[in-house]
Amino acid sequence: MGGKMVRLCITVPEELLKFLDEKVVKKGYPSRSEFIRDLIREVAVEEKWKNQKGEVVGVLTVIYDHHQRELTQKMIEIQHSKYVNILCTNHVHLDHHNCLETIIIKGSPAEIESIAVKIAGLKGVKFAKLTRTAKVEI
Ligand code: NI
Repeated sequence: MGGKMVRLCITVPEELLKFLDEKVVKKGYPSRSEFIRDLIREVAVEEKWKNQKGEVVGVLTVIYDHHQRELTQKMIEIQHSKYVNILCTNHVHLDHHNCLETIIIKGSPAEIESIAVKIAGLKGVKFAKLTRTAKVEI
């Protein structure tokens, strides 16, 4: 990031360019270049997770039943046993029954996936989604 910028000239079919421009507008990008740069970084993040190399970050979003017996205790125990990986937890009381939590987890892809699977599989967890991200140096 912040390296020397070089100009790239690519050839694509007209339909592909039309599709690209629609995406650029829809996603609110200021230019094709900015959109394509982000797409390339997205591939780099995916690769970091796939190669199981280096440190990555996951954001686990869960919605669970607040009244499920011992569920919050189990969730806390999992997080405490992996405290080096847990960066931050946000808790929102959605209504009388439902809680939403986002848990930001740092570590190797395998460590993060293992924590996410443990939490997602608990009885009373109604929704769980892991967003896989990473810092990329490009
Ligand atoms: Ni709550």
